[in-house]
Amino acid sequence: VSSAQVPQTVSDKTAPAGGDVPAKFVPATANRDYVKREVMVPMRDGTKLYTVIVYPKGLTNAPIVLTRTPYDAKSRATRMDSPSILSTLPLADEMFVKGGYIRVYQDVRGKYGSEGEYVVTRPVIGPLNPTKVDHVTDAYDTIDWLVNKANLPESNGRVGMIGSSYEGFTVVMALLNPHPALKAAVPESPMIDGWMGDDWFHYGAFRLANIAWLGGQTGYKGAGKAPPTGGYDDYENFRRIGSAGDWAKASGYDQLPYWQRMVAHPAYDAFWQGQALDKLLAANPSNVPTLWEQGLWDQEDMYGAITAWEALKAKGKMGNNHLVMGPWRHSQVNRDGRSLGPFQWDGDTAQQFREQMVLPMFDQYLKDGPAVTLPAAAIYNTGENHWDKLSTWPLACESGCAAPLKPIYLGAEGGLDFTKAASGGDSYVSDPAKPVPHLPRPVNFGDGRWGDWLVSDQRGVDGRTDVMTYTTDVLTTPVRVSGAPIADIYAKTTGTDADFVVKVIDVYPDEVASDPKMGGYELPISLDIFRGRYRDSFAKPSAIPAGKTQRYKFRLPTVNHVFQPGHRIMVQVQSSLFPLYDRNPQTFVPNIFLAKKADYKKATVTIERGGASASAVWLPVVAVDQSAVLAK
Ligand code: PG9
Repeated sequence: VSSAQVPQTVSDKTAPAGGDVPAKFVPATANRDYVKREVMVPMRDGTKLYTVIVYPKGLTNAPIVLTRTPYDAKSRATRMDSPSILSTLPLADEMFVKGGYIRVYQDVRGKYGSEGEYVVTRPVIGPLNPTKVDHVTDAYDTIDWLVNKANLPESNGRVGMIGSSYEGFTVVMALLNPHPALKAAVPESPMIDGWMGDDWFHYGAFRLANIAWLGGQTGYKGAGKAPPTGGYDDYENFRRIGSAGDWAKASGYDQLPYWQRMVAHPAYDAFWQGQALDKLLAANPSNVPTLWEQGLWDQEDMYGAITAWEALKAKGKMGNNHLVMGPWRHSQVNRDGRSLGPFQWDGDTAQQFREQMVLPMFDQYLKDGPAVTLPAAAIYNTGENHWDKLSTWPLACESGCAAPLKPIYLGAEGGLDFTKAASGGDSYVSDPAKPVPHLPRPVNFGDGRWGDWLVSDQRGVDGRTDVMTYTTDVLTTPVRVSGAPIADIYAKTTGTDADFVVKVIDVYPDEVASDPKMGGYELPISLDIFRGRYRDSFAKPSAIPAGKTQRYKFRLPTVNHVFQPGHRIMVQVQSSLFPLYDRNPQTFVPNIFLAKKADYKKATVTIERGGASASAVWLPVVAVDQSAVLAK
């Protein structure tokens, strides 16, 4: 064929006017077994929130499960682009799909597809939020819209809310003035108190590990990447630069309004107190049946769920207020729960939670399903490897429990014993230039070890001259601990400020025939950090008088564990946990975010033993046999 014979102007041989990209391309959806609607739901101030509604075709009279998210509702509702609803929605929604629920995801105001202004964990209307809207009103207005038959004729008018972390925080907000159609709630690892022990600080020590979240989340309305940190080793990146403030400045975070508010509020002042959701819940206790979930090794929100559950318990709200703590990292509850680090559990514990606790509860309250008898608390027994379903919790505490706490004392030559030791002390040099790493270096926050770090083998730091290690003899009988231990450290320092990290550790036998690499493993079952300047007041820090013994007493994360015969109990004390937490300069400065390089000084810290200053950890030791409070 000669070129003269090729038709030049025939329409099916050439691109149309406008080119090959049509003005509108709509992929076919007829083969879907579900309906997916994207709607803009109006709030009381006229702002419209992007909302995705997904349900099987042909569904009628169905209950609704709602999640309000800052993490992109559209992608939250899209595990895979698939004609099958089971593949489309996330793994944890499979049971809702099979159970005939309508699934709804909504972007919070100002993020992704939603209109309005985004405010990080927007406080309730009041001194910290001068607008007329908050997550309480947005949840209310959303539920009001969803149960209106004109908007969603397929619904039965009942709504349950569920979500983890920030999404858990939005569930708790909805409980402060619940819409009458909100019939059940499952806050999973909710962010409850950002200063005491959830994302931003733990007892005043700032969590550098979370700083990147701010860059990605508040740098952009939609998806955004956090600024680069420099080299691969975040230990070195953060160590080299100085304070968290110096780091923020160097990477541009100082432009972000939330970072500026954080820097302005390093102490537990009205800014943080006014956002503490356990306190707000206590003031507005909800009657909505609620299942609080938290991981026993939750590396992000370790504090909130249990504290909120306790706040409601203190208000007498027990009948429909349940606590579940599983052997999980942060948000693992919505994924596979068979293992954590090298530890294997009895089946998929996360699936057990979802299908044996959440679903029956939702079925009862949203579908008039059979009444379920959930225990007051279901806490995984991490020493015996099974769930304990308890009619009361905790089993031991400082006051008001069946058993008191029992001190285990730090002793001479690294001993640890329930008998008080003779007076003495152990000194170490804490050097901010060589902080104790929270994981073996190099530590890269994106290296995949973040999720499991709380179960990492503490032999990684045991033996450092600035880590004090105390161990019992090999146990000949089991020791059961069920509740929250309290660290009670008497110490002096040559500096004028100091951090104290206390870890309760289960030391495995030297030989574990079934899994040799576990021989001698030092598993932390509870650990936390306390910033010494807050020892007398969280709101008003004060310098530590150099050389004078001070008491540092703070609650550690909850445990439900049995130290088995052949194991040993260990306590470690150290003065840094880096780069997870920023370094204490060890010189009292008004604001550690703004510490200067010259403020960071070595100090000699002495942990006191015995006598009137007997350092100890108060352990919730109880009888091994708890059949009286365990559900059959
Ligand atoms: N832990 C995350 C977070 C919650 C709230 C504020 C900042 C971070 C999260 O996983 O959502």
